[in-house]
Amino acid sequence: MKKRLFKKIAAGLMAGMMVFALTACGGGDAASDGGSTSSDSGSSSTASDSGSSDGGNIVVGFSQVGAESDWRTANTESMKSTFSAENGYELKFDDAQQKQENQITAIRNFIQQEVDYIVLAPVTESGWETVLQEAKDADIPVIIVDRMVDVEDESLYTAWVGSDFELEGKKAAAYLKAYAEAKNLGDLKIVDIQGTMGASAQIGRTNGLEAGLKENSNWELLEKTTGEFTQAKGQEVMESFLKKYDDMDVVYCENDNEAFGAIDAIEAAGKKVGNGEDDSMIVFSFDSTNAGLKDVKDGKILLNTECNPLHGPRVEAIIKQLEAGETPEKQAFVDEEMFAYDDTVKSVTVDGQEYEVTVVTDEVISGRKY
Ligand code: GYE
Repeated sequence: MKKRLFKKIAAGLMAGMMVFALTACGGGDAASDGGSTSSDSGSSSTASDSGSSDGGNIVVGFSQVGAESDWRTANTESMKSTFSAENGYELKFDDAQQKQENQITAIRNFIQQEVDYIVLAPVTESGWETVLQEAKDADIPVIIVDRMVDVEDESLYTAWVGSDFELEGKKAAAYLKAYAEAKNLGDLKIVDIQGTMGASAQIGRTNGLEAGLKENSNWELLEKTTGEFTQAKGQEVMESFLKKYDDMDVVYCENDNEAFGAIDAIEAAGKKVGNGEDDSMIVFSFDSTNAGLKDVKDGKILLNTECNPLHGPRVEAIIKQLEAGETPEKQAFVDEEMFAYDDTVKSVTVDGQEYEVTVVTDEVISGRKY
């Protein structure tokens, strides 16, 4: 913050000096057309604050988890389109390929480059203290997005925006209970294809299911294993489950891409996915991407609990508050929906709050851009 202000003042002074120099050189109208030339790709420096070099642009270093899922692609796209040069930003983007060590290196590079803000989508929750302390010492605000960091000293980051992953899991478990009761499905044997171990999205979604298991004595968890949030791993894990168990009723996938892989494995094994009737296996998913919603409409995924990836504008709102000297909310949760194949369950109640379930139609699918 302090540094950014200093940079702004320095940039203003520089621009002022240039205008003065141009005017002094006798180019009589240099000062008067100062504003209008600023869009000319910064070739002539002007007093205007928009455009050239880093005089006006806010420099944002974004350490992204990777490109493991459709959700992630949509998230990257949202960040890139928000933090564009047109919008007054210079975005330094780093894809960590799902490795925390790469994220730590990226953050150190951002510190060295003296970016104005660091945005971190952390792969896992733990292990961030040292590098976040380095950013703090360098006076660079860190905004955490999507998954959370688990740090004792909350002053190590400025703000966080993302989803309530445990609530997502609890909503899914509440739906399963209501659906199974309505359809008289009896005892349920469940497998959980977990996300990246230690990621908030995995921890919360697994916890939501575990809470459901505690409440429902007729549910049994056969096994839980990570599918790393990818389609390939989801398929591989499901293939191994299919070899071990021939009595699975519910496959709880912790994101859409794992569900796509699991469905492929189930169908390749000559089994059916569906609504639990006629020996079909029920698939649950999270994210509600366009492809995920299509699978709901086609009856392959019974319930898809939404997780919203469009965080670009949300992070920008935080940066704008900081630029204006305001204090953003420390933690902000995004509102999310539930999408189902049919209207057997119209709503669920979690911790005293009711959540409606939306039946997926073509209109719902066409409204989902990612
Ligand atoms: O559900 C999954 C992605 O952290 C919310 O990460 C995100 C999760 C999302 O790979 O698809």
